[in-house]
Amino acid sequence: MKKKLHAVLCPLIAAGICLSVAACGGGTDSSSSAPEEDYPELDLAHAFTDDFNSVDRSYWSIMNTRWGGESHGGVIRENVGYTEDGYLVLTANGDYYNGEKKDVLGRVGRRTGGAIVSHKALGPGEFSVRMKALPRFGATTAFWTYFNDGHTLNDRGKVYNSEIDFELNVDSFDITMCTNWTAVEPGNYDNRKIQMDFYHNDGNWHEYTFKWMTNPERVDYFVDGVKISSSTANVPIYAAQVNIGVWFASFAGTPDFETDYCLVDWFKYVPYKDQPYVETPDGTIPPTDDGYPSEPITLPEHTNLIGDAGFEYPYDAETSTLNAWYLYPGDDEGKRTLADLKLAGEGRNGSTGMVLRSHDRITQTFSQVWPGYEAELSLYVKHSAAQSGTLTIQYLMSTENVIGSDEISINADTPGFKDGEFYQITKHIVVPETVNGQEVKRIRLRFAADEKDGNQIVLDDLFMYHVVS
Ligand SMILES: [Ca+2]
Ligand SMILES: [Ca+2]
Repeated sequence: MKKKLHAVLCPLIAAGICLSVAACGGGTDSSSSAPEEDYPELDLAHAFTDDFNSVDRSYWSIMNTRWGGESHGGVIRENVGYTEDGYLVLTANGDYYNGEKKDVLGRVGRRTGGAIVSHKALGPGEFSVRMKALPRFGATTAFWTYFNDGHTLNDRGKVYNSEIDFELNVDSFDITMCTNWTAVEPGNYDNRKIQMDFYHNDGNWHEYTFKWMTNPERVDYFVDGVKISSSTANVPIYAAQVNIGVWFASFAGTPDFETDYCLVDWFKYVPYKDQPYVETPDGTIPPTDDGYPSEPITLPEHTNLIGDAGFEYPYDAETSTLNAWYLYPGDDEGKRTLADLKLAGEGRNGSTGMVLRSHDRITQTFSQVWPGYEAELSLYVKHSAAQSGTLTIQYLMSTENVIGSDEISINADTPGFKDGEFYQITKHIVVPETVNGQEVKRIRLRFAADEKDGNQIVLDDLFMYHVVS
């Protein structure tokens, strides 16, 4: 019943989100700010906290569905897990994913996220999560309530949509989108994009809370304990199930990554006393543990930001954006593809390596960065004393315009060089505040083999991770 409900209802939420982006206002509304003592009395006897030492079947359903159009692969059960440390893990697989997981239609599991939803429909109260948003673009990290049965109407005659949203990874990582709704129709929701003074993907924990009141009607939104928005328009009065999820919304940017994670440390709900609301049906607890993770998963110490870092993935000739690397072939411009440069047995330990010959260049671009973003890059390279190339770290605007770069020469003078053997190069990257007065929106790694007869450099096993400060 629960699944059916979602299959029917979820398209509405996405349609609404798209509308809300276009109709967005912005800025905090200080006129309706209220002193702390204005909040209703808490009903502590009915509070619920989940530390996510497991995925609790008695409280949460794991979603396996899709909404919001067909440009993504949905949210799948396999992307929901937990760690031994008690973190809910919502895995997101971007356009460069080439693993075993499948999307909701059984295709390679690109653009698949993960989400959980409470069985219980909850009334007015305080809803909080402590989490690290998915640190990449392409999917939005969201925390929201939702009830929409498709036929109940609000007082303006529109289909009732009881929903309160936090949405991150919207346009930029220093924006928080807050929306409360009574219908998915213009004039029936209050949508705001709030400028933050930090980036949601800074790698640190952040706390997101909304306080939902119905007498008087108001929703206050908090990040790390600071009220960022307050709304008294279109405040829902129908109980709603609460959701935590990562999904590939069309407004969330380009999924230029392979796999990354959203972590949730805890969820907390404390209802208010004496706040009127309309009860709505709960979902049902699944009859079996089927689909629930039974063992904690172990996350890597650092997520590798680089897609196809070992050059082992097949070349996708149909859709160039599904290849993490982009090739500018040298000598015979346009005739060769990545498939011709990824050579079996040429990589480390007999694996596939990337063999760049005279004037070949490959690039990979990363859009989740911001001024001051730091990353540690390492890679293996092999060449003879006579062979050479260049690693360039390019700083880009949101367009293809390169506004600055750092260069590392790859030749016999490179520290660690071993003639004809793989050796490691490392580079600490700090994204500049500005370059020539322009803000850096993306960075690009560019490897080039110098233009000369018999030249070749072989690359393998790149690793780049975000250094959290
Ligand atoms: Ca926890
Ligand atoms: Ca390899």
